[in-house]
Amino acid sequence: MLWYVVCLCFLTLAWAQDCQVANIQVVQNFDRNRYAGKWYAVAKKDPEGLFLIDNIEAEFIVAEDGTMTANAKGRVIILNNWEMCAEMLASFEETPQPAKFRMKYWGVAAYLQTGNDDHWVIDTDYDNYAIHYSCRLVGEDGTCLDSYSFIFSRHITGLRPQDQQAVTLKKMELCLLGKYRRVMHTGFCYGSS
Ligand code: DAO
Repeated sequence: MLWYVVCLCFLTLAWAQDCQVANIQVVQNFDRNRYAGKWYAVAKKDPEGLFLIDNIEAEFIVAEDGTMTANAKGRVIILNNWEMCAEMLASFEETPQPAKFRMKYWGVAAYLQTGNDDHWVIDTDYDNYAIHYSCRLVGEDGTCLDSYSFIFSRHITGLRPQDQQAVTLKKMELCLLGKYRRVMHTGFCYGSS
């Protein structure tokens, strides 16, 4: 029995690790109401043309009609050398899969980045950690050529030791193991709304 379970695990991982965007698994039975609230980014895999650097946090809000929006902030450097706390807003469009959204985002100030990206929730226990993923460009071979991903924690201090293993496994499944950097929280954005 144990042998069967181990084989099944390896087969699942091998399949999940073919790095095909179309095969990426997202959280099952996603519950946006439990996902709502404040998350701190504790690690990030950057896309081409990095925007949010550190002190990144996002608050997801679910309205009575079920629509989801977010307020986010983080330290950015714009116009080559201008360091500031970017305040961002996002709205989420549903897709047939509950954990896969299209996210439109824009800055409170007009000179900040705007965009329209996938926002996939790969895994979460809702109370401690969440793994977000977005592929901006899928190559001809079906793998992602430009992605970003946030590891979110409910705790500004980081992930709990007991959540590290689940998160590492998902980083492997995303073919992004070793590509994340730690996101610091130094208080740079304190005081902004
Ligand atoms: O930081 O390099 C980057 C890309 C991220 C752009 C999206 C930021 C705005 C909205 C974040 C909402 C929650 C993930």
